Amino acid sequence: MTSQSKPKYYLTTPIYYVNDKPHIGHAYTTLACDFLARFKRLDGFDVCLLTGTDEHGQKVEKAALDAGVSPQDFTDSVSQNFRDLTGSLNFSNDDFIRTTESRHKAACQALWNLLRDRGHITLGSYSGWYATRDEAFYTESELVDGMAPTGAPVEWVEEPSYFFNLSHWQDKLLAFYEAHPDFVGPDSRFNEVKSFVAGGLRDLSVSRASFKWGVPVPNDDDHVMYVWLDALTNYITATGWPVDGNFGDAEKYAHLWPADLHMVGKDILRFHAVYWPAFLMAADLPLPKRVFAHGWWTNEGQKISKSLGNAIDPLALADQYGLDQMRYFLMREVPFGKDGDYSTQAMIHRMNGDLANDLGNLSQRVLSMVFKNCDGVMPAFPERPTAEDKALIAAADALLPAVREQMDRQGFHEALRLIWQVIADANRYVDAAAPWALKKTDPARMAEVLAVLAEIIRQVAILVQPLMPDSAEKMLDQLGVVADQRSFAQIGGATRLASGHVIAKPEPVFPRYVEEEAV
Ligand code: ME8
Repeated sequence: MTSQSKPKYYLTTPIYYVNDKPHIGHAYTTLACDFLARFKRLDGFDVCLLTGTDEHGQKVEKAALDAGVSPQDFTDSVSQNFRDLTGSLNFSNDDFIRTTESRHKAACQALWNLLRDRGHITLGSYSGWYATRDEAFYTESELVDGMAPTGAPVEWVEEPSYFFNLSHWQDKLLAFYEAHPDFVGPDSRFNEVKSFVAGGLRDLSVSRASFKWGVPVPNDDDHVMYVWLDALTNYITATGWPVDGNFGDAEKYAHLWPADLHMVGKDILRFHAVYWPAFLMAADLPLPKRVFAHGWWTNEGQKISKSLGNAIDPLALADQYGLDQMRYFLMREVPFGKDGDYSTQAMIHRMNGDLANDLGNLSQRVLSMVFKNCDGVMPAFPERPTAEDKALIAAADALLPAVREQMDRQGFHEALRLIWQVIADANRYVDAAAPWALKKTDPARMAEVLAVLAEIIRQVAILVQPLMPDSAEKMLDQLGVVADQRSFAQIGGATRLASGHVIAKPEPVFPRYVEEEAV
């Protein structure tokens, strides 16, 4: 299939503030998108995965000041740390956007002009509370003990400001939610969004006049755009919008927009499920198809915070336990959409249980027996499979549609659970069939049992490629599955593992983590 004839799938991560170095929260959001993006590519989609950095606003300006460098130098260097994450955590993003790029400033200004020309942005003055840490405005009634509801300190701001007529969009947003029941996931979060909008919307201040580090408001040098209007626009900038501008790309825009999924953390859902659709409605642009809000990680039961200094460094975790092991843990340990806790014990438990014991041992045992007992030649699939063979194969063949359904609703943990159920079935099958004992009594049946198991391992390895690309590659190499036979079109009964080829001496793919356990 050419990329033209494939269905497209455009998904985005939030763009990260460059006031901080990348931590587990950033890695988590991008990993979830990477898992889904790789899954969709193997499932025949033309995928575009966008990530990047959010470089304007008071928070970043202040961080640069604290570091004693210009905002531009500061953002250049911190943005690079986020870009480097792509290589070090094996992310497959197709684009990386920085809000300080010319293509992005042009898109922000085009959107601004469109909103202003349609009468949705007007000049007024703002007086109220602002929390720089959240880059958000709060009313007096929202404050808790003089702080933002998020715990961020607030300051009183009084300045001229442009306003977006958000209140005008209340009913239209509610009607849109009604007509699009899958717009926000999980459902509980969608209900929160609906209640927030039903509770009444105030017009939104969309410019700041008291600092300069932002996209200039067209025709008014005193103002820069509110950082969230700037930031949200990144999703459409990257598609080549506006198509008639200097950076326009009509074909790309028509292909990619609207986005299929904006993945965000629960803290920034409101910006994506309320403000962003309202801006787009006001500009008469199509709305994204879905926004999914994931939960937050704590560290050994404690909230992760700068003051506690307990941020988890994803690179250190990958170094210690292995990259694929970390990727697996983050997607499997916590039901996606819920909050979760990181602990060393849980990490080691997953790594040694699910990976080393369940999947790693299965593959190593089966391939070692093929290597030793079959002269390293992959045996043929049984011509007359037994009831046990059929049941196991049927379970593996049925995986793809079930896993796909979960992936499409961001049930990543559930998708993995389904795969691991088949791995457990295979482990039970190998114990019951005992091919090591058949070696002397019935070598022909031993060969059949190993062929059935090798086929299960092939299907599982193909399915786990999106999450553990390096390990899956090793497994498929060891099985002798050629590179162009590793897509989802090759599983579910469409083909079987070829036989008759010679395999190399297998090496374990998922080592046990021993040292730390002993401690
Ligand atoms: O919010 N657990 O950027 P950001 C899970 N620039 N996720 C976490 C987390 C944790 N402990 N801590 C942070 C911004 N995150 C804006 C986005 S998009 C147009 C603009 C997640 O760098 C958080 O939920 O503060 C959010 O989705 C992401 O990290 C980016 O945070």
